[in-house]
Amino acid sequence: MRVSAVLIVLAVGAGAVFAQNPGDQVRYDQHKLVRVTLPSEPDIRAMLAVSELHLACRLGTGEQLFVVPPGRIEALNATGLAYVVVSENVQDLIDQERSAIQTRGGAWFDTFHTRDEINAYIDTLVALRPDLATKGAIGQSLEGRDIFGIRLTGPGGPAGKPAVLFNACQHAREWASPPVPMYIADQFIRNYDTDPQLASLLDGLTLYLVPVVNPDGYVYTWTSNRFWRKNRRNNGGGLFGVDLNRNWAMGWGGEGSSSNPDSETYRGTAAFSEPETQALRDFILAHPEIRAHIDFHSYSQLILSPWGFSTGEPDEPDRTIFRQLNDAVQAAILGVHGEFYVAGPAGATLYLAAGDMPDWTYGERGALGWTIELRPAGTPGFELPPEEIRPTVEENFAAILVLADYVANQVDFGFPNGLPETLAPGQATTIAVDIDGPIAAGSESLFYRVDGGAFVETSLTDLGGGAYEGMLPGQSCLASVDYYFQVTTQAGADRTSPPGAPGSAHSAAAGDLSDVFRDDFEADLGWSVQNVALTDGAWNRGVPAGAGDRGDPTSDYDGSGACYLTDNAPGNSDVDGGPTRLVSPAFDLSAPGVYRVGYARWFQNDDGDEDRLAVEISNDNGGSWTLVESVPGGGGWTWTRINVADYVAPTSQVVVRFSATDNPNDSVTEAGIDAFELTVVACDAAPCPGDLNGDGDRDLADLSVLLSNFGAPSGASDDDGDMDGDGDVDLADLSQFLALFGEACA
Ligand code: 0X9
Ligand code: ZN
Repeated sequence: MRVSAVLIVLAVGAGAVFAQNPGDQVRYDQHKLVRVTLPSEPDIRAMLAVSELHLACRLGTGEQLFVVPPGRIEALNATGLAYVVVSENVQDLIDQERSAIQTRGGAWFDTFHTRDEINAYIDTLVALRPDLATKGAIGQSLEGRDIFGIRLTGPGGPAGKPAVLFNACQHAREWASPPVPMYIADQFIRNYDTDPQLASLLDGLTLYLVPVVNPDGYVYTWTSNRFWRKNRRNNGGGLFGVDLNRNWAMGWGGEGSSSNPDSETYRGTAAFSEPETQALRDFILAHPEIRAHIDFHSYSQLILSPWGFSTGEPDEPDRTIFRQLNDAVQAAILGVHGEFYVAGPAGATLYLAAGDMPDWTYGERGALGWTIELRPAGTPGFELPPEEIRPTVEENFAAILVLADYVANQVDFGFPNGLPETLAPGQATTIAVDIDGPIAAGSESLFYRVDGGAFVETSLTDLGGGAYEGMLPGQSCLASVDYYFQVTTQAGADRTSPPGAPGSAHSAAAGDLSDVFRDDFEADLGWSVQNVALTDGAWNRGVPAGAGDRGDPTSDYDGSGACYLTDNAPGNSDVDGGPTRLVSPAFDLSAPGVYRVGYARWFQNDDGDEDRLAVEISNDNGGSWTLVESVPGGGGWTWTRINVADYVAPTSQVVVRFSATDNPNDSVTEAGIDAFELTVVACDAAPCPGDLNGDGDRDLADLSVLLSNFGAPSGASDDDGDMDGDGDVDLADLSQFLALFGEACA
């Protein structure tokens, strides 16, 4: 789901209301809070001419909250835009919020708190359990305030315990966010002794919590301007503030950030120009054990994974991990109070914002990073009613438990000799696996299935020190085998390689692998382009000419230089109408074999799910087509490989085509194809069992090969004497061999 199609960077500028000197009291008397419906991009501009105070960073089409100054309501009426007045007087809202805070007694999580109160509560919590909790400053803000953090961990756990980081309030006015890390500390500290789940998590993990990353801005929202977002950097010229969530180095300076010091998304003069982001960066760099984090913001109820600076997603296997965790976090939140948070990659789901925190923690450090936008979903925006603080922190406590649990149970699979894609027919294949993580002894398994049948479980052999060996039994020639590895953690969670198993699995076929066709698109190997109702943007072959400015690739996939691209020209060029079709030559796949087609594809489309890149395959030279995949926009090169027989029966006339469309022509659509390959796994003449040296008969020389391997586990080679393919060379193999001894091969 794409929440907003268009981002217009908000430039909050002049006007009495925006006085920005420390100590100035910014009031909103007689300002109206309106919810305006903006059907299209020109409407956004029309609305900005009425008021620039938009209550959110993102400004797209749809319903949006604006503060309209006195005297501007006529201008709003003149636009003809539909709107609802949510409040006649924004200052009343602010005053009511303040008096609700002052009069509402009771528990800590039933009201908002000043920075001093937050710090005092950190002290209270730490004093309750000094054995579990420590308070520290990760650094100082521009104005010299400490940026306080809490470290929580229980006794024991593995050496170099993994850690998670939960921080909030990079954006000053997002008052819903500091209570979340505070509640996390509160719950672990108060319930450690009575809740075994929390105790075991805290023993196995370290939690770092930073409730107020931007203390200067936060204090300023209490003393001067409730809607202040940035830090309090004096940019000169009477302009203040850097958007800390545009100041991180990953993609710094790109789309969705502003070079204008007046802007709400001003990125600063350089990446990490601000002491607040420097402090958090240095803290993260000093703690390489941090494996995951959430940066809490408000509002909109969103769970946003990388990337934020582009509309793409991380490469596999992390893409699957992020998708699974997005879903799991969403379900956990929903399960507490029934609130739905939209989940997805940040750039594609919300808007591009170069220089945000999770892109850096993931891109630079490999830690899994998220932005969570808290309640409300919309109105009243940053001023969450205090009675909603508690349900907000409760549902987000469930969210962080999902991540903490994932990290505490994280298992890494390594394959020192790689993963086999072809198997020697009739021979067992041994796969070396390194497994690192808190796994339950004896749970290590290899699952495999043959020709799409049911998965069969086999145990891995434990070689000690985290090294294991799995064995795929010998298969007849051309059998196709799917397989995956699975362990159970000590806490009872299953972990697999690949992460999406059994829905996705590693795959191999029995036989010898060879190329049918391979094309890096450096030369013309017989592709044709067929256009249907296309006005512009046909496929052409060449070195990418665009600057990536329109969502097109800046380079090819395989590094050879050229690839196929739609309308390969810089600037204003993309697919209009269509489809434009890139059609392969016809391939003769009539000989027995397992045929696979692989390709790298790029598809960028800023129209949500409307336009697709279609990949199709035909086995009658284009007479009829079967869909292989329908790719939504997202950009980024993605490598894909499919088994031809899963779509069409291989014949002498197999053709593949790639069709890119922008029809109706209403969006930016860019596609690319590179590194096309068509491979076959096939078998030579029937093997001669027992002819271990391949000389055409079964004689003493073969016997001596078998005896030299006798008693040893079978290797990957097909000629070591493991006649029955059970993974070792033993008496059963010797007796099979002797039965054939002396016979010439047929
Ligand atoms: O714009 C932001 O920094 C966040 N939204 S907020 O309204 N709290 O300011 C969202 C950042 C998510 N990242 C991307 N969309 N790239
Ligand atoms: Zn924010």
